Amino acid sequence: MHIQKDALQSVNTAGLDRHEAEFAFLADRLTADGVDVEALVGDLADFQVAIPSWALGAGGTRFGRFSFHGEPGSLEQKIDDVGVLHALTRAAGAVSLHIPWDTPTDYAAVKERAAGHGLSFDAINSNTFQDQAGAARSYKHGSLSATDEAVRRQAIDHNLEVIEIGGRLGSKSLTVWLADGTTFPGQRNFQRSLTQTEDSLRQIYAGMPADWKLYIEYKPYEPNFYSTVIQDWGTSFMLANACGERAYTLVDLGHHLPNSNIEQIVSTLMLKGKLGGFHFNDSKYGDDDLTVGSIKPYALFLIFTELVFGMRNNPQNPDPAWMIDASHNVKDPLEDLVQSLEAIREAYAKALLVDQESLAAAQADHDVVTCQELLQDAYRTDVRPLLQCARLNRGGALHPLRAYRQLGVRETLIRERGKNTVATGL
Ligand SMILES: [Mn+2]
Repeated sequence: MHIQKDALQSVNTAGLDRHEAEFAFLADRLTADGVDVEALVGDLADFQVAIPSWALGAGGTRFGRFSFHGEPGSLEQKIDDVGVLHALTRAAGAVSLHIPWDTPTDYAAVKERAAGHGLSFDAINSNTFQDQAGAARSYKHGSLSATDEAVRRQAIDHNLEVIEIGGRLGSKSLTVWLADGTTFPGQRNFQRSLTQTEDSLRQIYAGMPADWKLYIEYKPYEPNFYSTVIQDWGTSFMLANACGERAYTLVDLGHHLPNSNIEQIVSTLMLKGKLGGFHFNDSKYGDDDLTVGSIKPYALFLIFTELVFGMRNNPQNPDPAWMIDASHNVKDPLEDLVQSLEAIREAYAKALLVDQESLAAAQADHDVVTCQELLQDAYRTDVRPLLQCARLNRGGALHPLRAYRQLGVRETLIRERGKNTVATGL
């Protein structure tokens, strides 16, 4: 389905007066504080986040999966869903595919469909954490780190095939996340596993076109519960350095042990020019993949403050590839993604409001109280009128969630696709 412009405009009309009053009030205040409001709104509108194809269906846990009606049953329908999100939010201008779940059959048709929604293809994801039908070897005991050379070969070849598929769609980067690790002490030799992983990644890197980037994701535990081969940012950073200058670390917010200082990790990686990709989600306990900003919005703001500092001060770091990596078992996946997109832009807007000059001065004076006040003043600002303005300027919805419901998007999808469709993926 496509969101019709006229329909969206008529839904927007209802709240327009109130929005304009709220925007004028905030813009006056910010302008008096020396903020260039127009530039700020432009930065917000430009901030685009990729939607992973696997977030469009209801997720599941190891205990069960409860389907959400009208889920996309094909790659084309997944692209349509991201198109709906982008039409409403104007913040989801890219899609991130997963192979083999999303292997296209008709490349030209898939590209045309994405272009029709104004979408590009961002980082493509390989999968060596599941056995695929008909595969000669099993990843039960590892993939890129496997003891058996034939298993490693199969996993490397899969990644090379993913690069080839991504290349045909216009993708320019590969994200590798490994489930490799052990569940019991003594199960494998740490040094051999790491050496073999490095060797495998170097072979994948060597097979990438010259304008591609490799993102190496890390995660401390799960599905293995004693050790993970790429357990933390340091291991990822070391492997990226071993591969070459177009290999980078990818930070996934949920892939840290409780209370990790993620903003400091982000800061260090950007200083070293090695923050390549970023996956948004939120968590209470572990890799919970909850809606962005639903649990720890202040931590998200602090992370964004470091991202903004890095984007302004670290030309050695490329623009990170932004992606939402969340899944939900109880919400409408599209509504969940709208909430995540809103939380991301909200945190970004607040981070842009941090008065960096005054902060540097307060830091130099060891005025700890003022340092905290400067951060919290930005955090406490209700930036929603700015986000609304950024969306309206690009033809999006004033209130994306409200519009989604008023336009009856889910009902239309159910009518078009049927009730009991199940999205491919987890
Ligand atoms: Mn991730």
